Amino acid sequence: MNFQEKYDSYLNIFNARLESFCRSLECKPEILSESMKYSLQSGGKRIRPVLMLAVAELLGVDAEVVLDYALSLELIHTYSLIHDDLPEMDNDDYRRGKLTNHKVFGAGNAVLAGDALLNTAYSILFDCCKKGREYVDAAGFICDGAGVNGMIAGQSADLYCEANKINDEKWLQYIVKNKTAKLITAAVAAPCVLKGGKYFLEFKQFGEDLGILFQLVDDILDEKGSFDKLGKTIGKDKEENKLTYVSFYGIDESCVIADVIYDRCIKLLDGIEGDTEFLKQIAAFVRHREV
Ligand code: GRG
Repeated sequence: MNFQEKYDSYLNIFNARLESFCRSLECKPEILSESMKYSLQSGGKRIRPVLMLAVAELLGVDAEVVLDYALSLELIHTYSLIHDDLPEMDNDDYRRGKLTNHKVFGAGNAVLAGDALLNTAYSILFDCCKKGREYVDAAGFICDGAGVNGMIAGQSADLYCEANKINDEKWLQYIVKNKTAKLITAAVAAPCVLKGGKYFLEFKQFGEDLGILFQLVDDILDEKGSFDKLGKTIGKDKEENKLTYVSFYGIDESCVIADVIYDRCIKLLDGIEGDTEFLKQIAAFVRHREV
């Protein structure tokens, strides 16, 4: 199987779970479930669920065991995008080539769609916890990554630096490690927790590096990418004087740093037994992606 076929095979497993979740989702008023499903079903790379399934397979953890964790992670990711796009945050009209949630349903409904996705993710994780100690630990790890010392802290620091015109390397690293890397780390380290901690430290470091690489490339694409491929307005970081890798180091140095971090990802995978080829290909995809 080549990279795309392998990626699609994980994607199909995940999408089947997501579709069954969406079919079972019925809210009153209907606009609540409609707005949740609008963003969940608007495409996206699903890189976090794919990473989780790939690490699970490498560790010999059944896909069925991690699927609900992958679903909860994608729900949390989707809520964060809906809230990030709101006028009071990044104020974006397009996401994945479609109108953003608040443009279709209004800001109030978009806030609630995000809240509902987060709340539902936690309900799914609660159900997973009934299965035993390591399931509780894996759920806790995801919650920590999404929470006040994780993604939300990163987003808060992002707003803080923008409002106070802070241009500082330590803050930049804090933003990226939390806003972007913590959920990606959760995707690759949660299966290790479920496997009793096997390769946990290695995958925690891999997740952090891959997350930083992901954001570095995101920052580069905001300057050099295209709306057609990315499905969102580009050039916004510069327009809003955001603290990003590109604003701090410039494009050329950002590319050099990206190459160094990509090499680090590969070296980390070299230290892990088993077939790490697909994960290496994902790291290459993240480094060279245009979408
Ligand atoms: C609102 C609490 C809160 C957090 C928002 C995720 C986020 C934090 C902001 C979105 C903007 C941004 C640049 C986030 C960094 C992570 C990132 C690049 C998200 C986009 O993820 P992809 O590329 O999206 O995986 P798709 O569309 O493929 O799912």
